[in-house]
Formats: sequence, structure tokens, C-alpha cells
Amino acid sequence: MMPGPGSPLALLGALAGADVIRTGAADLEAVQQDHRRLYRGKALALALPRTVDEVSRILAFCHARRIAVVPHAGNTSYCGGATPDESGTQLVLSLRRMDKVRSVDPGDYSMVAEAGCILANLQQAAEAAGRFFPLSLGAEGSCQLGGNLSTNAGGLNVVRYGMARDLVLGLEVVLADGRVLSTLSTLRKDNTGYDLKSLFVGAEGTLGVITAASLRLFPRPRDVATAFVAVPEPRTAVELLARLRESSGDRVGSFELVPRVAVELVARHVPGVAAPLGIGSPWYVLCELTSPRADEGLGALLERELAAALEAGLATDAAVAQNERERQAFWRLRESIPEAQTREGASLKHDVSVPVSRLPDFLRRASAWVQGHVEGAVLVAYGHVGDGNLHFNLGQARGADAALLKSQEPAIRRAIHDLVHEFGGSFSAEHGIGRLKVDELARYAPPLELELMRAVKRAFDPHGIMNPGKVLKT
Ligand code: 2HG
Ligand code: ZN
Repeated sequence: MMPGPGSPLALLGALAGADVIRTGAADLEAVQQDHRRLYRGKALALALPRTVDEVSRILAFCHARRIAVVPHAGNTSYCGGATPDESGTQLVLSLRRMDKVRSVDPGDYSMVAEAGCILANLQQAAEAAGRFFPLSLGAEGSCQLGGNLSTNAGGLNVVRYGMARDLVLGLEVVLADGRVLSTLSTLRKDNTGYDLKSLFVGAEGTLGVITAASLRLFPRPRDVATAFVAVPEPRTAVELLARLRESSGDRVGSFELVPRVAVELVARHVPGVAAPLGIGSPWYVLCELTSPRADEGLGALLERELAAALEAGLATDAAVAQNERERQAFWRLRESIPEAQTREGASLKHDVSVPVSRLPDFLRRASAWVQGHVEGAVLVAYGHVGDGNLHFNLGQARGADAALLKSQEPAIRRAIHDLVHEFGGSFSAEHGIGRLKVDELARYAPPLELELMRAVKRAFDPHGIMNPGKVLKT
């Protein structure tokens, strides 16, 4: 429906720039449903600015009129962080037209890119300049930089390069009232007061809108050795990780745990993905060593270490990728797990982390609880063991009822998150809070932290227009 001439939407349309404010059904439909289909919202309109100035005008207007704004990137959030509520009063703001790499400076090992850039395009831009941008995750073909930074995304290379926050040198942010905070410097050293940019990373669009970032680049990996390893139990996986870090001079780039059930799910649902080893082992590890030096000899080192691990009983079988095609096949198996789980049926996801050394004990206790208390579910616990981060997911058992699994969700969530808490861990390791985990944050965060978070929110967004209802209760 077209807005009337004097309506706020018509005024905003006139002010924002031609063709920026959309109200067509197809435009809205694409941003009202989250990726996991947990929430279906109703947007007031969709804003598609092309410049920082347009974003600034939109926010200044919304600030003055108290119109809520929901920043929206590649729509790959697991927690409903980018979906408007059901009120029909929230403006969805997508920066997908702001997708320029503004500059790449190989000598400075940095690049400056706009928030609407798709992650895979950023990786390619770095590569084209002979450099490496290490952020990598399953959704990299569609997720956008703004979303990656706003959720402080993790992914597959964290063990070596850190989370999204660790890759940020500077940010350009439009504040809730429309003013532009620009700290797009590429300085490595800059101790000039509070680190404001860091507040926006992981804030999920509740403090302002990230429009561009200066990012840290690295030398390209030139020697890469990848193995798929059968291990008897999570404890031996963690021990193998510690050994590999030591013997390789900290060359471990990724270290992922995969249970047998996940290999079976992928084989069942994702065509063309084969298991590199027989499926007789309860657990597997996908590990990768990388070095920027071409002659590091990582393949031989990995073979040697795995032979020693087999001898010591830390592993029972191993396949080292002999070429890039095999390496890609190992990774496809790992990256297909979420898709295979979705195809199998309903699932309850828990994105948890504990200190790496405590992970085996956590897994033992949590699995025992599931076995004793949950009906009609299969445990699919996998993920970034190198970071102490497990996706402790419960999938619908074959032939079981999805409604039965979902009805148990509150009790399961409570038990798992309480146990995580007991282990000194986090109930949101890498997927964020969004709308899904607002109550969890209120429950588990220390009161003083919550108080300070609310104070920060008030300071940056006094009228509460930025992504209300996400991260903190409104
Ligand atoms: C992954 O590691 C993603 O594959 C998705 O973070 C995890 O689906 C999940 O639970
Ligand atoms: Zn993950």
C-alpha cells in the first residue's frame, strides 16, 4: 500500500533519496522471516540506502519521530537478530547496496570495506591483492560484513585469527541520532581513550549502524595440511589439539569436532559428500595446519604427528588430504552439517562454549543428562573445539514427533545452559543474543554487567529506537 502524502513514510521517502524507501510486498517479504523460521515479523518499510549520508538522514528522521530501526544484513542470523517484530511499526534497514571495497592496502595489511559487502567477496578482494582475510563461515556466500561485525561472528578460523572483533581496526558508524562516528583508521597502535568501536562489534545493531570497517589482513596461507581423524572420545581430541599446537609451532588454523551421527546425517541428506573414513568411530576431528611459508613441510609434520597419535591411542584412523580437491571434500562434509540437520527435521540448538580443557567433562555430563531426560531426540554435538565452542544440538529422532521435541525445549535449554554456567562457560559463544536469547542474557549475566550494558544502551540510543527487543529487554 502506498503511504499517504503527509504520512511519516512519505516524508521519509522524500528525505532519504529516490528509490530508497520500499513498501512493496516482495521487498518486505524478504526481510520479515528469519533464516531459521523462528520469527515472522511485519515491517513498516524497507530502507535501502546507497550512501552513509542517506543512512544518516534516515536515522536522524527516525530518531526525531521515535521510529524503531532494525538493521538487516544477509539474513543468516540464528537468533532472530535482524527480524522486525510483529507490530508493523519498525523500519528495516538493509545496507546491501553499500557493497564497495573502498580500498585495499597490501603494504599496510589492511582494507576498508562497506557493511553490505558479502563476506566471500571480501575474501576475494584480499586474495586479489595477495593478502588473506581470515573470517570464514558456512554462510560466507550470503552473509554481509555488517552482520558479521554486529554479531562478532566466529566461524572456522578462530583458533588462529580470533573472532570478527579481532579483525577490526576501525569502524564508520551512524549513531541513532544520525551523526556519523568515523574511526576508519588502520592504526595498529592507538591508545587514545575508550575503545568506542569495540562497543558496536557484537552489539547487534542496538547501539548504531555500522556502515564500513577497516579490517586487518594477513599473509596468504601457502602451506596447508588438512586431516580427517577418527578419535575415540572428545578427551583425546582435546589432547591431540594441544599436541599439534605445540609441535607445529602454533600452526593450527582450524580444529573441528564431528560426531559419527553428523557424518551419517550428511551422507543421508547432502548429495556428493562422502565420508573420508569408515563410519566406525564415535568421533572425528577435522584439523588444518597453515603457514604463510610455502616450504614449512606441514604435510610431513601432520603425518608424523598423526602416526604418533595413533600409537598413543589418541586417534584410531586418519586421512590426510592429498590435494585441494580432497581438502575441499573434508570441509564440505563439516560445513554441510547444519544443512543436513535441517533436512532431518526439527532441532534445538545450543551454541555454547566452555574452557577447552573442560570441554570433554562438559560433554560427558551434558550428554548423560540428555540421555536420561529427553525423549525422541538425537544428540548432534559438533563444532569448534579449538575454541571450546560446541553446537550442542538436539535433532528430531527418526520417526519421532517434532512437537514432542519442541515441547521439551524450555527444560532442555535450562538444564544445558545451567550446566554451561557451572563450567564457567557461555550460552552464546558465536551466534549472538538476538531476540532468541534475551531472557538467557537477563538470567545469566551478572547484574552489574547488565546495569552497565543498559547504561551504554541509554548513552548511545536514548530513545531506544535501535533494534528494540534484541540483546536487552525493553
Ligand atoms: C556452524 O558451525 C554454524 O556450522 C552453525 O555455526 C551451527 O547449526 C548450527 O548449530
Ligand atoms: Zn559454528
